[in-house]
Amino acid sequence: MDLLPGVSSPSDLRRIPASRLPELAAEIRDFLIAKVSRTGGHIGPNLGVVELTIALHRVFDSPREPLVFDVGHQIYVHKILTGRQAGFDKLRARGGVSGYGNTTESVHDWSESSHASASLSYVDGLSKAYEIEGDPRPVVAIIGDGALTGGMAWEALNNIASGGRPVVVVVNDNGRSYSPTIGGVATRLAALRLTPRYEKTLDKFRSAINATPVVGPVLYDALHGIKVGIKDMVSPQGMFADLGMKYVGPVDGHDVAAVEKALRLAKDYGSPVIVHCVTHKGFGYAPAENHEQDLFHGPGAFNPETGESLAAPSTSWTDVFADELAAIGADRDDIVAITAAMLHPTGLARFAEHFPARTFDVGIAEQHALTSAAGLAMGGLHPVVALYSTFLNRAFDQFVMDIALHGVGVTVCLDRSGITGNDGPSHNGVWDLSLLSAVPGVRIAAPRDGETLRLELREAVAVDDAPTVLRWSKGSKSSDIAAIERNDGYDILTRGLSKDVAIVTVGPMAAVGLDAATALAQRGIDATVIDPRWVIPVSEDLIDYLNGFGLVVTVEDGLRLGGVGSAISQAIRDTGSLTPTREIGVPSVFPKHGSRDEVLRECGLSADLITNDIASWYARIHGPHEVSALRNNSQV
Ligand SMILES: Cc1ncc(C[n+]2csc(CCOP(=O)(O)OP(=O)(O)O)c2C)c(N)n1
Repeated sequence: MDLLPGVSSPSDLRRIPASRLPELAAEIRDFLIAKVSRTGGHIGPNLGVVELTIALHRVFDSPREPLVFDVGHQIYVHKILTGRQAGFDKLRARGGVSGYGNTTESVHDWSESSHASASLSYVDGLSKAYEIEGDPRPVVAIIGDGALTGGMAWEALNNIASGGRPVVVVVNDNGRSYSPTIGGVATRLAALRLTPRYEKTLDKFRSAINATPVVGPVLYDALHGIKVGIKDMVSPQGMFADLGMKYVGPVDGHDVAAVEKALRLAKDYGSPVIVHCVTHKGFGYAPAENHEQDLFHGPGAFNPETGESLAAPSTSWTDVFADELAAIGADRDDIVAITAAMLHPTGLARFAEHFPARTFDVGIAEQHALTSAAGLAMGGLHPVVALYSTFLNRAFDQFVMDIALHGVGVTVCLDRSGITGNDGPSHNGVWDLSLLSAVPGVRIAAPRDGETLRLELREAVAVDDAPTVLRWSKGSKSSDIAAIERNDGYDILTRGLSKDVAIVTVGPMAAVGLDAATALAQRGIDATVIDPRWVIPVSEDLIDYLNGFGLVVTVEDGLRLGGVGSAISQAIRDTGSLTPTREIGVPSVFPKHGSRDEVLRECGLSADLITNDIASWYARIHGPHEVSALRNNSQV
């Protein structure tokens, strides 16, 4: 590596002669493969934007001229060029760089929300602020063709196009989300990109910009005139032009010089411009380029020579769901599945293999996914919408108004609920229980293991007059935990000798609750561990059973505020009972990225911390002397 170690800021980059930029790009690819193969991460998207990011930093003066990356999963190259190479040894781990934009890491990062299709709204707002302040600086959004399928992007474009402000929208078009991008927008981009005349078009475009020695509005207009001609050749109508946006492209996104020239034209134009860059996800690394499923969108650690995964084989919650839904699909032909551009990650691919006509990829469009599901249910089918928990936040209103208010049978399956850890604060699925438990009529289940996931999924799709929700975590499922007793409304997992403490656990917290019960027994406190299975609405039978314990403690990996615990405590108080209650859950903070276990522990959700909490609450409420008194009352 000759060039990369000497680049710790965009100004270093701008000093490198243009002729050596392909060399730098190759070094960046080597760096990415070496680092990400050890930690896992979004290697495919980043390999695809190496030249594009180099060009962005040579043309725009970041951070004065903001570069806002949509989602932020393709931001590694930007981090490498803005002084953060050292942080890649611990990419996505505590002490290393985060996997998305991070405003505390660098002044060069503007957004860390990592929910797709938001970049255009950020730059719309930034450009309005600069206009009011009389500052003519340009702002830039970099958005993928996948993120461009999200409604927010089009709401923003509607504003940007009419504003006349210096906004540059770079469309990084690789034809993919995880899977190939679907829908009308994707088809229109593909029409520009995939026509047999694309190469010819590209050549014409290149020679047009090469022949342009000075740039400015007049020359841009001349170029745009050429472009309109090109567009007419390859696409019957231009969707961006129809919106009123100037359009430059398609540009070969792996040709730094071509991208640089297009960006300079766009920058100097001074009004909203779309720059359409065609790139290849995984570019320059054969295992990624040949990876059919998702071009190495975001693998775990892998062998850099071969691309083979280094993860030990295990069964994930997603695998269990995938199998069971496919089995249910075989039994019932009214079951349909919906994904928001995440067919494989959410486990719907297996269902799709068997029932392609009953599977809908709606693009990165969670809001539309839910209301479309309501329509499918109104039409007599039972939709199963599979999302990551964090992305449901986008569609809360649709869940309340379009589904729950209408009492239609839609099942929403939330993967990656609870703490996810190394994807950082934006990806923890900690809001679902608090948000959804406020919705009238909703029924929410939190499976504790594979067996209960299967059972509860079948129970969920049997409900046709209300929304049902299932939530499970990231990663490998825990081993099955058999109930010692199944009752209406709750399973008992272990029973204390006396009614000292009831630990009510939500989903995967069952295993932690059982460990805490064992540790409490050693401290002379008997704990009974209970899994309500369907956590919302709170079961009356469960509340009857809980009244009479010396202390009821709930444990959930969602927000403590307004979660299942607070619903149970409230229900206990509503019966007039004085049974003391305590809720353990995720505090209202945005935890920093780190391993799932690290973050769970920071949130107080490890067995040892739960044990300490319960023991000290119990002692404070009852005093040590009461332990034995309660033990005598051993009807549990
Ligand atoms: C609202 C929302 N839903 C889902 C996701 C998950 N997600 C992350 S990246 C991605 C695909 C993005 O595709 P594109 O914008 O084309 O970028 P590429 O990875 O192809 O570079 C998806 C669906 C997300 N980040 N935000």
